Amino acid sequence: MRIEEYMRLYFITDSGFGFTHEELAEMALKAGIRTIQFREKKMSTRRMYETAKRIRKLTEEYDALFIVNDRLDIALASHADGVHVGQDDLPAKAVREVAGDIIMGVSARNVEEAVEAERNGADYIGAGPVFTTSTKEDAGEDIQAKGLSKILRAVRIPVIAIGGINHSNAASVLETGCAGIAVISAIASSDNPEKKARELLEIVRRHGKWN
Ligand code: TZP
Ligand code: MG
Repeated sequence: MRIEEYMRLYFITDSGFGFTHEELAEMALKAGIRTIQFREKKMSTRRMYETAKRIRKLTEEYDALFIVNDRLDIALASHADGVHVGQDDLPAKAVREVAGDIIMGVSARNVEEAVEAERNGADYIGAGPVFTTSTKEDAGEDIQAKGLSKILRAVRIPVIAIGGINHSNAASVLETGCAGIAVISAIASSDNPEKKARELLEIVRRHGKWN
C-alpha cells in the first residue's frame, strides 16, 4: 500500500486535552485511523522514548504507520516508520542522509517550501495551517484552500492538509484533491475521541478525491 492510502486521515497525538498520547493513539486506531503521529514538545527524552515505544507497539498491532514529530533520534530508537520535520527542525536533506529510507514528512506553508522539501527527498508534505488553529502557537498565517491548491499543483508527492480542520470543514478541504487531512483537536478535544474519529473517517471516505 502506498503511504497516502494510510494517510487519508492522519491523527496527531497531543497530551494537552486530558488524555495520554497512548490513550489517544489507541482510540484513533480502534476507530480505523491508519497513521499516528506522536507530537510532544515538553517531555524528557527518556519519557518520549518510552511513550514512542508503546505507540510503536500499538500501531504495529493495527497495521498503522507510526511517525514521530521533530525528533529523528526518537523515531530511530523506537523503530518508527517515519519522522516529520518543520522548517525550524533538522533540514530534510540531513534527515535523509542520516536516516536512509525512513518515511519523511515536511511541513510547508507555501509553494517554495514544498518544492524544496520535495527536492530534498520528502515523502509527503504537511501543508498548512489551512485554517486558524489554536493547537500550535507558531503556526503562522492560514493559507486557506487557495494556498493549499497552489501547493498541490507544485509537487508530485502526497500533500496532507493540516490546521483547523474539523468535521464541518473537512469536506471542503478534501475537495481540493489533497491526499489526506491531519488533525489534532477535531478528535483529541472531544470527551469521546474514538467516536469523533469514526465520524471524521466517514467524511473522509465520502469526500476524498482518490475514490
Ligand atoms: N502544524 C500546522 S497546524 C498544526 C500543526 C501541528 C496544529 C493542528 O492542530 P488542529 O487542532 O488540528 O488545528
Ligand atoms: Mg516541528
